[in-house]
Amino acid sequence: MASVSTKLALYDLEGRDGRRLSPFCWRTKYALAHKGLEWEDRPVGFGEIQSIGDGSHRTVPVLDHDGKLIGDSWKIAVYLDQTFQDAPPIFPSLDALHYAQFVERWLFTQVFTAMFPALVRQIHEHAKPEDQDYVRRSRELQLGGMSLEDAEKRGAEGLGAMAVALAPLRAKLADMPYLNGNEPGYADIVAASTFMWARAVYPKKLFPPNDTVIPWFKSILEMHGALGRSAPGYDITGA
Ligand SMILES: N[C@@H](CCC(=O)N[C@@H](CS)C(=O)NCC(=O)O)C(=O)O
Repeated sequence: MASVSTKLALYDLEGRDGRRLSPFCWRTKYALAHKGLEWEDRPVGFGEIQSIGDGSHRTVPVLDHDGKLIGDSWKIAVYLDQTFQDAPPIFPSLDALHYAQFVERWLFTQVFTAMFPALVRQIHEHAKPEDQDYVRRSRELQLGGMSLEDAEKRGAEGLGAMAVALAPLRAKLADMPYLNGNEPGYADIVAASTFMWARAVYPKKLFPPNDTVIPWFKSILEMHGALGRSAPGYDITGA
């Protein structure tokens, strides 16, 4: 079998004080770690994304594999499985890919959107100073023109909706330790990545005490030598 080079580097979104702000980049870091691959960390601020490679990338993660650049966390995960076939699969079946994608759609439409107003001013606060104008402009556009401060004032309402929207996750985790069953799978990583994003910027508790989400999230933070926990962040679990 042809030997596959493992010179990998990951462009990862960085805020101030080394905070890692992107849920999508978190997914890719867990995907690389799951496959037992080592990678060079290339942190970038929002304003540096357009300087990656030929300048065509608008978002991170971007993976550099021997000079070949691959953007988009889903494409990267599939690429890693196709390229490193001897390493443990991220998607052991097509079903696992579709399940993880469903979890993403649910999360984005029900959970992320509900959390966003409460967190968005904190994203600005935790961005690098040189990125703050861009973060304010782009996020206020996303909010339909509302200021970050006004969004934050409505945050409590959104967090209430988030707590309701988490019911399926909570119920599943009451039955099984992970969305994937007894062992975590990419569906778990996709779901947990949203809370890793929150953990990087949100200095308060996000879950009620005894929430089944807490032990699940904490155990994912501990995976792969505490990959998640060792990054700078707040204790959103309160446990
Ligand atoms: N579908 C993409 C989404 C990536 C994405 O939206 N990344 C955000 C960070 S969370 C980004 O780079 N945003 C740049 C910006 O807001 O200018 C993926 O799965 O990788």
